[in-house]
Amino acid sequence: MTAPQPQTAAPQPQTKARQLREMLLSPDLEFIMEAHNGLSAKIVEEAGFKGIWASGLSMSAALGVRDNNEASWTQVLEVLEFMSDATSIPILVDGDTGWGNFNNMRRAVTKFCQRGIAGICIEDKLFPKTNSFIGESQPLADMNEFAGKIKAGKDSQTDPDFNIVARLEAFIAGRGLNEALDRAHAYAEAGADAVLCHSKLATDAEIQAFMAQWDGRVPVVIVPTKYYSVPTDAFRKAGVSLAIWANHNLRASITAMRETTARILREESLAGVEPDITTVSEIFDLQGNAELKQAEARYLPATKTPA
Ligand code: SPV
Ligand code: MG
Repeated sequence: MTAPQPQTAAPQPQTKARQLREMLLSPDLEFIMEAHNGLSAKIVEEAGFKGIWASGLSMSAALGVRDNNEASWTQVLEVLEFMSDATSIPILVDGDTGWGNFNNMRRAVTKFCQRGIAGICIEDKLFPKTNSFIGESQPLADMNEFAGKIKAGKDSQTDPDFNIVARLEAFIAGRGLNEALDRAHAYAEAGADAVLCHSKLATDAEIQAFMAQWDGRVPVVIVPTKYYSVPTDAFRKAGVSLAIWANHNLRASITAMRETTARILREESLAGVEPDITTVSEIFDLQGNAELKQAEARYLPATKTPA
């Protein structure tokens, strides 16, 4: 009889949630890029990004509806499932206001964990939400109610590394630095893994003011859509953990689709656009057709058997 061998635990592959957590906690400034469906998610991964921002604005626009919770949370979940299946990098979901109260939030978190989503970002506004770049003085959620929503989310996650990012809309609502800091402290206390400090200024003045006062108890995420001309090094120097390039695949695709569609309409021919667009065989590559060919060789009989 051979003696029992000592059991050494095989190293576990990192979950996507763990990967996102490490990006948030890393001392370097990290970046995630917007995607809004399975294809754009694949393109983000193919380019070399370490993570994906599932943008509410982009997903809703791609579905042909407004960024006002017109798409239900389960319709968003369907999109996310395609994105998650198509990629191996973490996805941080734009969870708007959590689709209701603490109870809706905990159900969403449980489902997202089941589908391999790495984290959710929720913003302290009211359901149904309005995009932060529309209008002025948007009403904010009650701070304690929102903290309870974060706590409920953390208590219901089934992946221990799932990430809840609390998005501060104080600057967006015109409520200033002290309100942003008070809320950031309350949300970190409630268990948020990071705070997202949002601003719609064309400069990074609000972000820098926040970073100068923030005690660093959880990492800070930013979305530089409106202050795009600020050099990225300024965010690095300020100690920001994660920058989200939030809607640029959607915007690029709208430009490309409009140009191509108008040209085909105008020219009544495909000849002009052909050299400028992706080939059909590149689409097959993106769809992973090579793998299907290998699988066919493995699983289909070599000679066709009559039915
Ligand atoms: C989104 O991408 O949907 C966001 C970011 O919420 S922003 O549009 O900048 O508010
Ligand atoms: Mg959004």
